[in-house]
Amino acid sequence: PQIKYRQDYRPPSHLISDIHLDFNLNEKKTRVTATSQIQRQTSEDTPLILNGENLILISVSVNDQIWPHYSQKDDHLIIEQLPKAFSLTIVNEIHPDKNTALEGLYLSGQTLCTQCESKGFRHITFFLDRPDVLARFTTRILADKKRYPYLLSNGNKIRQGELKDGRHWVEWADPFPKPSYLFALVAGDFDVLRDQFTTQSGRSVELALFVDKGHLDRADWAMSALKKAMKWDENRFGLEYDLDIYMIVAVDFFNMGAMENKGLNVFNSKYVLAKTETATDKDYLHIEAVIAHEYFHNWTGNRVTCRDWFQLSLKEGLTVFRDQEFSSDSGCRAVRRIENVRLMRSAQFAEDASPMAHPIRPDKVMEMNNFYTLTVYEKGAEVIRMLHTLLGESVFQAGMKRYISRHDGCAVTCDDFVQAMEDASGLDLTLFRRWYSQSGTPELIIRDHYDAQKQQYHLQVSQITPPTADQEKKYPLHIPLDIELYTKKGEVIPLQNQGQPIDSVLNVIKAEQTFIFDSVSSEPVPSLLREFSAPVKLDYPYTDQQLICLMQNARNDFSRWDASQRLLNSYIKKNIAEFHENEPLTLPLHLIEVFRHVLLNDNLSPALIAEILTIPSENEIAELSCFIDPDAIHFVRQKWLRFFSASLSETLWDQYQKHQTPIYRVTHTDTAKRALKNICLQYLAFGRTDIADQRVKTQYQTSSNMTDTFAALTAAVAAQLPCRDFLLSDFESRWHSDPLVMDKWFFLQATRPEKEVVDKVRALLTHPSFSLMNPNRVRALLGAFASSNPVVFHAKDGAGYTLFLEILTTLNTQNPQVAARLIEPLIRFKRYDSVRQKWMKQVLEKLKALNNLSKDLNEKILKALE
Ligand code: BAL
Ligand code: ZN
Repeated sequence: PQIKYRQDYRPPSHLISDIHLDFNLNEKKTRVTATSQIQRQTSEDTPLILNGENLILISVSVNDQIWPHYSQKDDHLIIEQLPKAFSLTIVNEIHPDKNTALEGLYLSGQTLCTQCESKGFRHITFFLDRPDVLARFTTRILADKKRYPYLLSNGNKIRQGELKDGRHWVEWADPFPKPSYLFALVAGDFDVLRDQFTTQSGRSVELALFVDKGHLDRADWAMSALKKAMKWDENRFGLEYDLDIYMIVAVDFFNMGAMENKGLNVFNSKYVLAKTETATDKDYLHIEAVIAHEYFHNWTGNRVTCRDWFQLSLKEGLTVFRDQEFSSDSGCRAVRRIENVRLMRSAQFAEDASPMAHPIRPDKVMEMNNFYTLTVYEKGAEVIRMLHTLLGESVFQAGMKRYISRHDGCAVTCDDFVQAMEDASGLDLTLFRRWYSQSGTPELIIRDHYDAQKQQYHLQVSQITPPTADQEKKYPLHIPLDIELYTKKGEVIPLQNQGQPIDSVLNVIKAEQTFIFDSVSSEPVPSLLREFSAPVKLDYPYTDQQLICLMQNARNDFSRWDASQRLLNSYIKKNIAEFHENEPLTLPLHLIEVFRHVLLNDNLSPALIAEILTIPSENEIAELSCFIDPDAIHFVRQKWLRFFSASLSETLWDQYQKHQTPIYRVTHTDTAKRALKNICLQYLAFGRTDIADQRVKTQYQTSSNMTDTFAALTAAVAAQLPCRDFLLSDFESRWHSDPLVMDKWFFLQATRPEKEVVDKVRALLTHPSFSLMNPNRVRALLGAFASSNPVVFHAKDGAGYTLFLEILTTLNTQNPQVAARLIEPLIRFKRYDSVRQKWMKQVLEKLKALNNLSKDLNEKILKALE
């Protein structure tokens, strides 16, 4: 297997200033003619080596003359005896309808569309398919007019015409040089939502959103999200859109969430389409965030791009940080932060502990598609956030300005970004740079000491990053540690030393460090790692009283939530040990009053209350220890649900009734109310069966929106209420012809906490609404089963694993990217008992023996079995 190393980067031997693409489009056979203006960068006669996969080469011409000096080898076209500067014309053919991997040009339903990041362009034509070759693209598309009335590509439409045979053509020109991964083409028939945006400098930008026919009533939210994002980027980052038109196309078959192609975003329809009846509050939120994310890439990714794919976090970490800030500025900051931190703690920490552990800027890669990870994206964003915490908003923005103006139109590295921040701030970021090269989750071990006589408080902080699968040796990092001190009554104690105030963000830079605070008149309660100021695990021996004090008094909402989670987790961990010892579980009644107090606190946002009341998910609990016992985790979590439900039933019911929203509107006030109401319903579902059944059924039957419908259905399934099958089949009959809504149904079927689910999932593979060819369906049914139903997926009889062997064998050839995401839970076998380990290893060995194993699966399996 071929491994690529970051250190082996070499600049390209040739540059391509311009490319004209001509597509004679047909779903069965498309002919591509590419004419590029190429300049050799070396003094000697270096051959031009172009990338190209699954292409049928028709001809090669240089300066309009047929060129015989070429050969094809291992997905490369090698052209020799070339002048220093020349025009190269290549003609080749492709078969979009055979492209089930959804990379390059493919068919999504009736629509022809492209996906080129990271290495899809080489499935379209032969090219220097690497992000540091930036060319100006013009694209002419010729196709049947009836079948493909809309022919779209990057940039501005410059010409169009009709042919006598029923075909037509359109030509597009993108004035901004870009790497091939940002190329896009779409051909199809759509309903179009059109709008307009005036930039801060007064330019008018045409906005167009292309959706499947009949879906116009689901496009408004995405369009308003786009305009909101455009405005926000001007206000907060001073960044303005640069083309005359911005287009978004929603397609049903898409491996990722969306793609930021210059001027022509292609989106998974899941992140565009929403209306009251079909989308939940969470869907609305995700749509807004993804629309914004892709828009923000126009500057962080497109205008300033990556030198090589090892630098992926340069654009992704930064753009995730920007979309997180956008969502926080437009909603409840604390709740957005809580969501991000939950994802880090449950899923990114798990990735660090897996065979796929890697730094946010990986050093070696076999298949790039395997590195679109939570580490590169989410931890990458946390690293940018730490810079923001260390520099503060205005200096960070000064750094951004430097970064953009220095590198506009260039392909650069993560180091270039940090350098701009260092230059703007004057801070020494030498040590901070280690976050880019070191993988794993650091642990901060904090102990304290209070000297009553001297009124001094000492915080002893040590940091350690345990070895990871990819990296044995670890070094100390620069960790911003945001803290506050409180009296036991909950008053803030100012941070000072020898009469001087101390900033709340402590710079932890050594393996061990002590911070001393003076004038501390009583033993303080420390609030540590506020706002999750670094992506680390915190070890501090909190008492229940301290955590309760923080839950009730901490000045920032995030700390209140964090304290509640630590409190719950401490008991959950204890319970898991008790489960293993066959002892009764400790369910502390004194905590109930604390949570009741939260539930009744009118000063807190209902959305925050909902978060505080949410018992950590099974995946979050799994990350509390190295060894994972899915049975114990499930049993304990179920006990807690029933414990909360039984002890708080009246208060839950009161709050449930109090937080109704009779009219459905997607406002922060209303979504917060629904979040609280529906968390109450979730607990109420675990109450007395007859009452619970009635309440859940009533919400389902009277609901006018998908948020409440889905919440009722989820509660029925989670609590295994008698009404669940009736409600599920009602839902199915209502929505069977709406694939995106059916994904919710598949998700619920796959996450039923029942042993028989393996058989159900297997049976659903032949459901008329299911297709293994569609990534959304696969994720909804199979992804959910493996990742969100651990107790059944990891059943000791191996039935879940066996099903996955069959599925992965098919997906391996059909869509390797989707297969490689699905295999994740299996490669993490080392954290399970020997019986499960044996099963999982057996599946991996069988897959490894396939004679056509994809690079995507191969990399993961090799790492797992290493
Ligand atoms: N660049 C791939 C999709 C995204 O992160 O925006
Ligand atoms: Zn992105």
